[in-house]
Amino acid sequence: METIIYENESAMSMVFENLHDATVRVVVSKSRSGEDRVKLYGLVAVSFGLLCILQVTLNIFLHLALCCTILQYTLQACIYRWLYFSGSLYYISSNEKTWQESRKDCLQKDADLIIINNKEEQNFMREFKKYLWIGLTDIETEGKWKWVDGTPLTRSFWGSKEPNGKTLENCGQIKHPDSENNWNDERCSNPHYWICEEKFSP
Ligand SMILES: [Ca+2]
Ligand SMILES: [Ca+2]
Repeated sequence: METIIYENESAMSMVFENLHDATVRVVVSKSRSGEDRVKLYGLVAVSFGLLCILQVTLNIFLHLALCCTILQYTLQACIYRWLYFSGSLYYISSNEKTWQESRKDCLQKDADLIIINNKEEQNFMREFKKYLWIGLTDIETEGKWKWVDGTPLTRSFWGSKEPNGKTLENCGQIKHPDSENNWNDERCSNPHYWICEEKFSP
């Protein structure tokens, strides 16, 4: 162990003073480090709080947007007699028009003539007990039936011996609602009720 011998009391006093200053610096340094840590925790807490407020605000905004969309569709359904079925809204006309005029009316409603995709939708249409224009036509190429969105006909519900009108009957129609297979090709210029479909996507 190394022993240091001081020549006089003055030298020893200086050593003690230096030791005292160093201790104070360490204490002050530790004190500052503690304050910085408190500030950091405070900053993290404030940031977390702001994030929570932003999240709550965003949730409220999204909820309100969803409610407005549903309200819009509900009002539309109430005012214009739209019916909801399996992801779509349907409008049944109360008067009769040609196929082209019927389609024009649907487009003005941001919809189109109905596209029947499956047996459930076909059976839903039968419940209206009316002859109805549907969104099916072979007006471009005789015998090549297409839906109004351009997709070719795959699943069909033609009535017995239909389609039979060749180039004289180019527009699809629901006829004889008592039968599940009840489609008819009809002269497009004849007036009939029609049904519009709009996909429901809130
Ligand atoms: Ca035809
Ligand atoms: Ca026919």
